[in-house]
Amino acid sequence: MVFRQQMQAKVEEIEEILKKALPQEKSLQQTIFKAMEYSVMAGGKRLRPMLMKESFELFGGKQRDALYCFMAAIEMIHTYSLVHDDLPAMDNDDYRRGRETTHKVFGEDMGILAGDALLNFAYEKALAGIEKMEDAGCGVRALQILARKAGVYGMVGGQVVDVELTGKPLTEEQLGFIYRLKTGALLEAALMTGSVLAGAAQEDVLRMEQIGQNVGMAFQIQDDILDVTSTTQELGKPVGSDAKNEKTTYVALYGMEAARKAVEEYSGKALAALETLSVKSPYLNALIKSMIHRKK
Ligand code: GRG
Repeated sequence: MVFRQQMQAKVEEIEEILKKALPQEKSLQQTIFKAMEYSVMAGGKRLRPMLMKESFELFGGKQRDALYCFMAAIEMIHTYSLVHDDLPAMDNDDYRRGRETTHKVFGEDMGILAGDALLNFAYEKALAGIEKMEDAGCGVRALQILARKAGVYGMVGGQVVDVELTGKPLTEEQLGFIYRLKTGALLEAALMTGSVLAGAAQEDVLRMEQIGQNVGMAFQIQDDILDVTSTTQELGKPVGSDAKNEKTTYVALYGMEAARKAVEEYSGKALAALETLSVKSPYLNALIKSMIHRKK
């Protein structure tokens, strides 16, 4: 099977896992269930659960039922961050994943609550996954990583600095800090939790973190490039959003040519680190390349 077909099949499998993981009941708080489903099932690229699963397979993981809970959890955390990032108080965007943003459809109040709900539900799911495990210690370690990388030492911390420094000139150090935390941390978490759930050795988990960090940098700089070069139709979200929101990006600071070069450099580092592992995954290798050279 060619890479694109393999990827499509994996996305479909992940969407099934996500659908089953979402609350199904019909009860008085149904609006929030609908808003959660609307935002999660809107058709993102599903990169984080995919990276988690590939990392799990790479290290010979066996307990798939627990893995599936963690895959759903990380996509819920990612989706909550997008829902909140689109709110009027943040980027105030109307389109995401090719459709109207959650707050546009359900109102700002429900947009806030849908993000809160997804974040909490993600941890409920991950804990349900741990309950299924023979070695709960691995599950607890995976949850520690996920919580830390999503929180103030990870994605939320990066977003805080991003918001505070919006409209101001940034140093290379500040930009690197924002990208490593805001974008990189959750990608690191995906690769690390997959390997931890599979019972990988600590040095391999740290290697996966290093790979995630480089992928994160390349991925975010590519995001900056696409915000200038792509179209709203292709991305499913508005282009020119960084300029509109006065965000200093890698492209704004160093120019397009340097940005393209940086993407190559960071992706080269990620792929070289992947090569140093004793276990191999041609699909993971191809996936990292596709994330970096992506058009959306
Ligand atoms: C609100 C706590 C909080 C955090 C927000 C993730 C984030 C931090 C903001 C979203 C905007 C943005 C440009 C984030 C950088 C990471 C990034 C490129 C996210 C988009 O991820 P994709 O491309 O999205 O994987 P899909 O929709 O395909 O899942």
